Amino acid sequence: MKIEKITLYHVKLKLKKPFITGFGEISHQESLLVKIESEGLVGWGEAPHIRLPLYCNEFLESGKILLEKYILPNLVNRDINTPYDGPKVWNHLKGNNISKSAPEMALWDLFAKKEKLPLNRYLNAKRDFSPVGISIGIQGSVEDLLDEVEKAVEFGYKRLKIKIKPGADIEYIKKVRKLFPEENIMVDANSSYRLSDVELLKELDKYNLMMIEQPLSADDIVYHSKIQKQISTPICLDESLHSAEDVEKAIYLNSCKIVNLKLSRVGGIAEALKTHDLCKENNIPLWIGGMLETGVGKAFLDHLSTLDAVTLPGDNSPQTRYYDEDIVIGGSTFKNGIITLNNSSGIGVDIDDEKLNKYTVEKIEIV
Ligand code: OSB
Ligand code: MG
Repeated sequence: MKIEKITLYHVKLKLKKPFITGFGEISHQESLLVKIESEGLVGWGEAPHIRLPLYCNEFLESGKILLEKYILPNLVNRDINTPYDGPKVWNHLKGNNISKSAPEMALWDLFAKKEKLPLNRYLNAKRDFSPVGISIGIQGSVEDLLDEVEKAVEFGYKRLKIKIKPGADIEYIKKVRKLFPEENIMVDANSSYRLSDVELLKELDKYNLMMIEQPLSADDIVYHSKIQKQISTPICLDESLHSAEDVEKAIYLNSCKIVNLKLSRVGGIAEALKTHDLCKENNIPLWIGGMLETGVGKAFLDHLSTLDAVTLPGDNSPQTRYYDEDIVIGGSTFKNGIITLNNSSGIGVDIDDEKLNKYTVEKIEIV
């Protein structure tokens, strides 16, 4: 397909409530959306950036420069035969996976639409539904956390992920577990502990948690293996995994027993599929993580979460949890903790032009 036109959008959506994690607070989602047009079809992708490099070393403005000046101009006017041709255009550039993921996703959406298949079927998924969990940010008090957990349980989420950080950990989890003895509960530390915190991490073993996500540094794979030897709660890596090769290293070192697969963090669908297959071969349970995406990115997560080896609930909560308004129409439906895809081709959502306009900070046409 000849890539006829590319448009880059910087959108800014206010979260209903600031999302607080071990790395800081997010009040707005500032994503870069990539729209690719070819043969009368339109593909969309999203780089779910944060304004500052808090989660990883990428950030909004660096991503905008990279996409506008050095990636998208090399893609426009090219003939692309398969979505796998996309990364050949930019993979000589190091890192910056979140930014790179947006045009890559748009190509997959485009090619699935050309084949008139929902994206998950284009990726050989055999089901159209998946169980969903929720990621609950750090709350001001234990009481507030208990309220949030109660609401989430009533809403039907199949798994509750609770953010922790030093000072908001053991006491919080102890009380949640006491009130909710049967729920699937896990914690996410967003890299806020160190190897020397092993005694505290061992304490968490008492609360029957499904897993602890990324206790140590965002760039660590080695020390996580030291911790995993000393705790029984399975470690799940997030920040440390930027490629299937990273996952291979983590499996080799026994640094984690579970993998959080984030589409944008690994740079797109091709690398996500490699990671998926690797986890399947190694019997590593897998789930799809989120980055507070708008409806575009969220639609991709819904599709990915139906792949065979994705066996645990993901972070793809319905959009109404995050935003008063979204920029898409349609998409998956949520009932009793399960999302079900529709059977439209590609990612299965339509852009709401009026809303897109309303939330666009900057629109750049690539020529
Ligand atoms: O660590 O998984 C994370 C959001 C932004 C950055 C990192 C993380 C998160 C979440 C929320 O936990 C996931 C979601 O609901 O989209
Ligand atoms: Mg995480």
